[in-house]
Amino acid sequence: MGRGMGIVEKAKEIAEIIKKKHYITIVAHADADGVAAAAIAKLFLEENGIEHEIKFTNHIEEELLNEFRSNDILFVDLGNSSINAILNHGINAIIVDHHFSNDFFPNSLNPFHYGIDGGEEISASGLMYLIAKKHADIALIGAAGDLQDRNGFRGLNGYILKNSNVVERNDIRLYGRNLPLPRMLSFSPLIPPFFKNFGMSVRFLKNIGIDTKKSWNELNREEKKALLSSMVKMMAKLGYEKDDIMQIYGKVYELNGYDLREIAAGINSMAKYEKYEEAIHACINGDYNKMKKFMVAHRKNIKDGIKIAKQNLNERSKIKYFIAGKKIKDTILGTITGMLLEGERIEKPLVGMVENGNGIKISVRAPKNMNINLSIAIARAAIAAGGDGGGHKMAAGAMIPKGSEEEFLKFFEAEIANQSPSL
Ligand SMILES: [Mn+2]
Repeated sequence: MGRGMGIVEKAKEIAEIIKKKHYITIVAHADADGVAAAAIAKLFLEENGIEHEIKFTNHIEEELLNEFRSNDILFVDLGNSSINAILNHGINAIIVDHHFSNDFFPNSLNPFHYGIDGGEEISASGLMYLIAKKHADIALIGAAGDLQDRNGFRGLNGYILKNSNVVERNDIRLYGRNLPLPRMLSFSPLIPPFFKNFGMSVRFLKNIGIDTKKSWNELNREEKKALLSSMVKMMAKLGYEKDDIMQIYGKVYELNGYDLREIAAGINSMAKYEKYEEAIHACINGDYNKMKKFMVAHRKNIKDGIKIAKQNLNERSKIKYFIAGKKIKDTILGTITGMLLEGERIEKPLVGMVENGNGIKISVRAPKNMNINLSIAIARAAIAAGGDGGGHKMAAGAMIPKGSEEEFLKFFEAEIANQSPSL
């Protein structure tokens, strides 16, 4: 705990600062956690009679900062990697972000300043919960969106769980547990061979003699055991790490009968299609059914994107990378980079690059067993290439000017070599 003040006290201080404002622009990251954090911020401002508007972005651009000059801005789920730029633009900022940064900013709620790992123990929506002291359910949607339920909600997330309506139990960790089994299996990116492969899921079930019309919830104990052990065997045969295999069974979280990851995936899909208002509405009102059509379209784009990334995959001694131009939508680059790394079991940091209206957007992901800090590596390489970046230890992103891709790759690879000489 830093300088005698804990994160809860700091959250209270930030709440008081917010309450004194008259008009706030909420600037949120365009993903599930950002939407959930913005939804809590919106409710908090409404409850305190503060006028507001909400903007979503994937990245803090110079242009955006110019527009904000001297306004009261509440950044949620981003801001930590742009503290200098925010200061330079004279913005009255409040930053509520869980991405790694040691930089000091007075009006910020940064878990790392209190020895709390923002990658594992709390998301931006969780930080907003600490400020609003309400809306724990929405906070956990954001945490699930950032996969902080991977090893069960712990730390501050565990505390939020206790104050929520979210139910925790042990079960198979796939959503669609009440859908016919082939749909449940082919729906989850957790098991790549089944992902979007309905036919293979049917054959797999028939092989072990399980009725393909039944849902997981309709299976008896023996059938569940048989299915699980066949899945484990198949994954082991395909060379999956024990850790990954163990992910298929464990803590699951449900809110009003919906799997929390399913809700988060739906909110995320809506954000990727820029349906921000609807996404916030879904978080607040719990009408998750509307999310479905976005999920279907989103999943098709992901499948197509993975194919393009694979076709453009290149290798250097310390890294793998793909440059996809405009063929992959920038909003799903992170998802695709992460899924390609997992699906192909790539053992080096993977860099994905696409072009958008502002330059080159970059996502990097590292294999779980690597002892590395991508957040630091990408920040340094991005600055060297004339851009900026940041993020988490195993997942990070950057923006650089068009034409400096090679420069970035060179510096990034050198940073990785520096951090992990034995690789
Ligand atoms: Mn987040």
